[in-house]
Amino acid sequence: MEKKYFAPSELIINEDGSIFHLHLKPENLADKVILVGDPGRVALVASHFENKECEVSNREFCAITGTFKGKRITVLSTGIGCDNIDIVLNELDALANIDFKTRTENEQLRQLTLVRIGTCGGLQPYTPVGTYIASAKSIGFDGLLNFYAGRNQASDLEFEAAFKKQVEWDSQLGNPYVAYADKELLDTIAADDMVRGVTIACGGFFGPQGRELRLPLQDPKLNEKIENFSYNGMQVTNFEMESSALAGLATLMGHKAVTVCMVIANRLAKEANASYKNTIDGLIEKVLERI
Ligand code: R1P
Ligand code: URA
Repeated sequence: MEKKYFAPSELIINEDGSIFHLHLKPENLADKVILVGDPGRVALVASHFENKECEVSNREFCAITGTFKGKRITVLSTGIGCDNIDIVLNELDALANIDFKTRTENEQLRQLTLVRIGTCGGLQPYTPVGTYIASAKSIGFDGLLNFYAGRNQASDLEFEAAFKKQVEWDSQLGNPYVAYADKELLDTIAADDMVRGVTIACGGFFGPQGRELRLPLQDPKLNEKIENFSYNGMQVTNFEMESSALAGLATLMGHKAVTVCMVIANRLAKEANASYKNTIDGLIEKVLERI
C-alpha cells in the first residue's frame, strides 16, 4: 500500500528542519516528555538536569532536552488551554513518527511517555491547597477530541452518560468526553502519595470553571452539581485546562500520558495560594524520579 504523504501545508516544517510551532527537530526529542503550562516552569524542571543538550523557544513553547539521573527527558511548555495541546501533541507525534525527509509515516510506532505537571483548583474537602492530584480520568469541556475519528473509543461513554445526566448537562455547551490516563503510567507517577481523581479540563478559567466576577453564569448551580457528582465511587476532584486533550490525543496516537497537578485554589474553602511557584518543585522532583 502506498504511504500517505503529508503535504507542506499539513505538516509545516521550518527552513532549519524544525517543526512549525515547537521549533524542535526530530533528533531533539526524548522519549520521556514533561509538559508544563507555564514557560517559566521549564527552567525550574531543567534546573534538576545534570546536562542540557538543547534549548529552543517560540511563542509560549519553550523546550529543553537534557538528562536527569541518566534519563533523557524533554521538558516543554504548552501555554494555557487545550487548543495548544492540539498543537503540542500533533507536533510531538510528528517529530516521533513522521520522516521529515519523505513526509511519510515511519514503519514502527515510537511511543512517547508524556507527563503534564500543572496547577489546578480543588473541588472536594479532601483536595485542599497543596494537594497533588493525578488525573485518572479527564472530562473534556473543551470539545477538542470531538473533531477526531475514534473519539468514542477514547472516551468512557458510560461515565460520560452518567455525568451528563447527573449535572443536567446543557447540550449547547458541546459534548463532554471522558478521556483516561495510561493505567501503568498513572500507577508509576501517582504511586501511593497522590490523590487519584477525576479532573475537568475547561475551555476557560472563569465562566467554564464557575467563577463569577462581573458576568453572571449560564448555570450558577453547575459547580455544585459537579461537586456532588458520583459514579462507581469516583468524584470530580479538580479543574484545570489541558488534561482531557492530552489524555484523549495520546490514547488515539498510541502514546502514554498522565496529568498531575498541585492544587493552588480550593473552590469549596474559597482559599488560594498565589505564591505556589515556590512550592511546585516538590511535585517536579517526584515526577522526575518516577518518569
Ligand atoms: C490557569 O491558570 C492555568 O493553570 C493550570 C491550568 O490548566 C491553566 O493552564 O495549569 P498550568 O499551571 O500548567 O498552566
Ligand atoms: N488552574 C485552573 O485552571 N484553575 C484553578 O482554579 C487553578 C489553576
